[in-house]
Amino acid sequence: MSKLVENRGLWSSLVSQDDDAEIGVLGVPFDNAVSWRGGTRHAPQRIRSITPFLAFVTEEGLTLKVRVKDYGDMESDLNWERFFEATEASAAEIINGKHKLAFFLGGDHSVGIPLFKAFAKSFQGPVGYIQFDSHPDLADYHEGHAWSHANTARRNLEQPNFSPFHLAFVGLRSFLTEELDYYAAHPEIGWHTARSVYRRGIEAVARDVIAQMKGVEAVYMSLDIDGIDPSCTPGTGTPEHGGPSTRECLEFLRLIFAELPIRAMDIVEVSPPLDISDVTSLAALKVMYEVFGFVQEKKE
Ligand SMILES: [Mn+2]
Repeated sequence: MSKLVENRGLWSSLVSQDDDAEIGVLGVPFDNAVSWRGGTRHAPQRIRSITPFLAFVTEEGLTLKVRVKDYGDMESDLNWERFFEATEASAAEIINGKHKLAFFLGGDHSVGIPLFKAFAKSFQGPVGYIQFDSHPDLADYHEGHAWSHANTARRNLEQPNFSPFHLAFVGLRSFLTEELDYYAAHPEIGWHTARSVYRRGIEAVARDVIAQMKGVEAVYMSLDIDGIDPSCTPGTGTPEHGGPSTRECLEFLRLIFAELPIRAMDIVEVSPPLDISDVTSLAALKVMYEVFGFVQEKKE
């Protein structure tokens, strides 16, 4: 068999059944919680489907050797509460396993609620949470729900070993009044707007986030694809202009993965039906492969 064919499997043939594979992947195809346009339930399968066509070499020329154990997708369930409980249980198994990094693919951002719950419960000490997003998702209730995609960070703060002191946002540029009131009451939150990224540079922002996470046992990194400017990632339900580029997102991730104990990450809000030439799914996959490289470099 030629080498080219060999590399054209799922996850570019990085896929493994080993329980101690460096990366554990779980898809959470759920989009019942969006306020406007959906389609994010198609993202995990769409992203997987293009994995054979992206080189398994990082942008700095590192050939990926990490093993990826793909657990598949959560089964859909029309009972929202039961679906979140099942998602939490599966996520806990992956986080508590032997992987260096648990990688979750949404779904809308509401799936981050059971995922982070599983994460926080997996550690005794304080945990950190970084959200790269145009929105802070700090609403207590949104459109009659406490578990919508606008409530994620607010629900996460209900975990006893997580506080606003270890909560950081990057790329913010769209707010509900209630969210601004919450920030005014909790100025300890790391609140980095898209404009601040533009004016200060992504490295200065990353340094602040790294300093803020000092003392945490583990960090969860959530990437809402609408945190990136829609010129780069148009395939999402609530695009917000004026954001950082995919380039800046990659730089940010490179800096924080080098310094922080990041044990779980998600990419949410990718909507293949709203996408153009798969560029948004490709951005998600690009980010994944670069992150796999950061995990590999840390090990080497
Ligand atoms: Mn968002």
